Amino acid sequence: MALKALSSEQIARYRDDGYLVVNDVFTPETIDAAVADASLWQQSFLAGMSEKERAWYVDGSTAVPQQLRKLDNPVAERAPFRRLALELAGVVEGVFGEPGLCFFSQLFFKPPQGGGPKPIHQDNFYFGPRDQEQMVTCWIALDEATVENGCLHYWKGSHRGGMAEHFAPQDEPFNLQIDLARTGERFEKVPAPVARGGVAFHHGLTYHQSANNLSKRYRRAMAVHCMAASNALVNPAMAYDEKYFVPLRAEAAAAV
Ligand SMILES: O=C(O)CCC(=O)C(=O)O
Repeated sequence: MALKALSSEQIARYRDDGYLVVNDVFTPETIDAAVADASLWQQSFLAGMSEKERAWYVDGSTAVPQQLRKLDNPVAERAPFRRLALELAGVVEGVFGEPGLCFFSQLFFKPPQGGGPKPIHQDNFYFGPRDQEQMVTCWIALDEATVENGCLHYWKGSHRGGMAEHFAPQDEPFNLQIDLARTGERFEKVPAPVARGGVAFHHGLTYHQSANNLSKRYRRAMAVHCMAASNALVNPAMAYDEKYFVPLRAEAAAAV
């Protein structure tokens, strides 16, 4: 296992800033296996996609045709991605003080020269947890993520500012976002580049966004959205089906 737990200094930084970047978490071989599986999954999904799925999943902004924006629930659906999440079980437990549960995950493709932006939001607005604190997203870089190819940007300390109002554009009901002109520019915006195989951890209330991919290479990443096992999604903006929930047990990683 690559990373058993965060140090007390790292946890303190995460609690202060609302995010933490840790590089050198996964081996190149583990990431290679996940990337190879992402390509296979993308091809089979594109081949069997309905028109409704096309509107939500295909990235229309990229120069390369037929590129997916994302796929949902890689942790539940695909073994190489489940292994990545399970290898973070000890880290997530260290953040919560109790075992964690992955209730949703997303594989972002962010294709070259276009790969559209994700506007400013707080994850907890989507998830509606009972306990706003016991929520963490582990964002695993499958390619090096830089400012040029659209790494995440965080608003430092924004997790301590409570839940902001979110709105959705007319034809995109699930593209929820914060308007900083309404909430006020209270926090410092910081880019969070991550090396391939590294992880950016963020609190469920931390404001974040990613910009377009302006480079000629992919910026693939998997977001593993976790809550403490005793927490619950009581007011979610979208449906999160329990059949995709994966308890994070470290010993299960070896069995995948
Ligand atoms: O990877 C991205 O561009 C967006 C990720 C995100 O918003 C998240 O993981 O919560």
